Amino acid sequence: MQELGRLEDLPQGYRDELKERNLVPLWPSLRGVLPPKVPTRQTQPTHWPYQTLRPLLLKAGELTPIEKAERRVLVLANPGHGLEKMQASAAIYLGMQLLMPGEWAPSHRHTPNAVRMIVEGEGAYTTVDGMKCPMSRGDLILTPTGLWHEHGHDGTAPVIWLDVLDLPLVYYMEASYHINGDRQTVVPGQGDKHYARGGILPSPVFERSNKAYPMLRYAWSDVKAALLAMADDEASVEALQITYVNPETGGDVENILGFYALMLRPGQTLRLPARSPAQVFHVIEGSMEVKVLDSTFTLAEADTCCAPGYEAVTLKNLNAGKPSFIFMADESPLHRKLGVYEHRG
Ligand code: GTQ
Repeated sequence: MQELGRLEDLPQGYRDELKERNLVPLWPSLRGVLPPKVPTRQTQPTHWPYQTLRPLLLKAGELTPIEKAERRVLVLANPGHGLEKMQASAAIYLGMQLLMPGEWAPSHRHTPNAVRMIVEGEGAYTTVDGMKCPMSRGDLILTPTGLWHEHGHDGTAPVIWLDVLDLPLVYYMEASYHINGDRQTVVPGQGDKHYARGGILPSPVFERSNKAYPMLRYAWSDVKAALLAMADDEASVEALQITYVNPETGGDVENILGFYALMLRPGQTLRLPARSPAQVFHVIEGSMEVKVLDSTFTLAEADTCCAPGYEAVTLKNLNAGKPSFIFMADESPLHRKLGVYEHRG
């Protein structure tokens, strides 16, 4: 490839004059911003074991009262981006949030979209847009852009969940902000049960919902049952995977990030082809090995890892006797909408 001119090749006086006028020559940086064939990725394969994260999060519960935190979260930060950037990938933010019994994380709404994957504990709930969503292990709860949300806890033991937000992208767009609000009034009659069966939709007075986000809670018991039924029915299917979709449109549940659940049969190895979006894996039940680039991670239950885009990822269920269940998040909706989505074999 043709060597391009360097900044140092230019006379100092010329460089100084450019700088003074807020001008920059492109050619010394052209290969940096448009590298050949594969993008430069800051996202490094990174593994966050729950076993080491959990005691540190519980310690945060002792050190910082909820009033001083609003959201008591340890961010799963990718060292490739720099920890201070608080991002797992270019568009994905991950946080592990702790709520202690009786605590209250007050109502707010913000421009980034969020989801929560419940990791541990019973008795907590999130109220989203007036709908009270109980939190149980493996449940997925949406808090899409602009919707009011607050977290409460009527149980007796700590509750921990994984937050997945598109905050890095929305922040980069200079579009990230929040508004605080009053405690919401719970509006009954809009529970997740209305949409809990595939293929049928509620149509009160013959009109279907025109809400942008009709379903806000996806119970793990329903998702697991769907995966087990697929496994039972389709012995030949390699990837037992579901996508969390908006039941009214069939499209992704949120605009920027996509969410999926995967079942690995006992001992199964599954190769995911290289695709442009970065991905996140979180073990709901079981354990698995994740191979990407030069990294091999052994994920135990409740562990989380991320993989950069444009790389194949190989998943292996480490248990030969039991299935493993995995929650995944990726940047596919964003890449597809922007027209940059691709897969490579
Ligand atoms: O629970 O509303 O991890 O606003 C980061 C920002 C959680 C939340 C996060 C948030 C929240």
